[in-house]
Amino acid sequence: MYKDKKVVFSGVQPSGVLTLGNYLGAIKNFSAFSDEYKCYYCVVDEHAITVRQNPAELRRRTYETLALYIACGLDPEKNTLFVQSHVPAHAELCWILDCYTMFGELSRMTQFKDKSQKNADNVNAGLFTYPTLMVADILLYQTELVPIGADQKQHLELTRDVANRFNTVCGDTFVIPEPYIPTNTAKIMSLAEPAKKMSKSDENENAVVRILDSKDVIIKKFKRAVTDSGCEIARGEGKEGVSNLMTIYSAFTGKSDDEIVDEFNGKGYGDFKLAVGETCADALAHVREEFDRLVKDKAYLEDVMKKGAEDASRSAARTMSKVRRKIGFTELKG
Ligand code: AQP
Repeated sequence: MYKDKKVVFSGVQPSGVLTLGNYLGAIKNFSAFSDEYKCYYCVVDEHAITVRQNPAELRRRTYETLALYIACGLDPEKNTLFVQSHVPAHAELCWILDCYTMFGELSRMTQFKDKSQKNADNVNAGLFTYPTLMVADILLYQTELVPIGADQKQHLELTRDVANRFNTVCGDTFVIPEPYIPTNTAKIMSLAEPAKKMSKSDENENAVVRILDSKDVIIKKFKRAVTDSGCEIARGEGKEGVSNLMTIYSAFTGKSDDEIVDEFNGKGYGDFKLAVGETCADALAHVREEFDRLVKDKAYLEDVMKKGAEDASRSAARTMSKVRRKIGFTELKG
């Protein structure tokens, strides 16, 4: 049925309540591919355990992330929505590709450097080889296009390098994927420290707008957003906070920078922050309502998970069979 369709793959970790960064940088863009591509959207729970997780919370967040995918407009009938650990081929291919990924390559990954600083008491081997698991996630489905935020660009470049290396050593096996990085919302910044990416695991709640925050909380967080000592609504050096707010406002309203500058001409940061907060909260209201309805229906979510895992496993099995043959593994017949 999907034979002629090119493949899109992307994933989100259930490592916390998803943020405006996850939404604008990734999930919001996913549904645009559903008609033209065969889309696999995965809840990457195996990635999440590279940092310590509370098991009950991880389980709950896995359901919640799946519910959020659907609440954000991903129709399970048109997209394969599934949980990474339900398809063991991800871990199996990861091991094989670990043997085609260089220590030096992994050592250069900036996310590893950042996360090992943040989790200094738990710099485990999984944190180090996390990018190879991402390589496996993508290559398993012969993916052409990977919608991601800018922070994942380096991992996508590694994916292409590993795929090319494997294809050169073992013969043509994997499609070489391209990133799809949104032009304006590739990196939504922290509201408290605008030089830093907004991250769901940030301990400072005021830094992060969560997709499921109430309208009041969203407005309060934007009101507290760090700007600068000036009063001009414009982009420029030293104005990272205001620039970030302009990016967010533009993403929800479709307005250009010039239109935003005109709209707030003569007004102060207070008015601007309130407008950004209200616009963002109103735009996410429908997602929150849908989420509240879906998350109560565990049986439905389990059905989506099961069908998604079955569909993903079929496709993964085709790639794995090819990979095993190319490497020289023996296969049991019958
Ligand atoms: N701030 C961001 N701006 C734009 N895109 C972002 N993404 C994440 N943060 C931003 C994109 O969201 C997708 C899912 O991310 P992830 O869950 O796989 O992990 P991450 O990139 O490590 O995201 P977080 O929120 O920073 O998680 P934690 O705190 O657990 O590490 C990806 O496409 C990512 O680019």
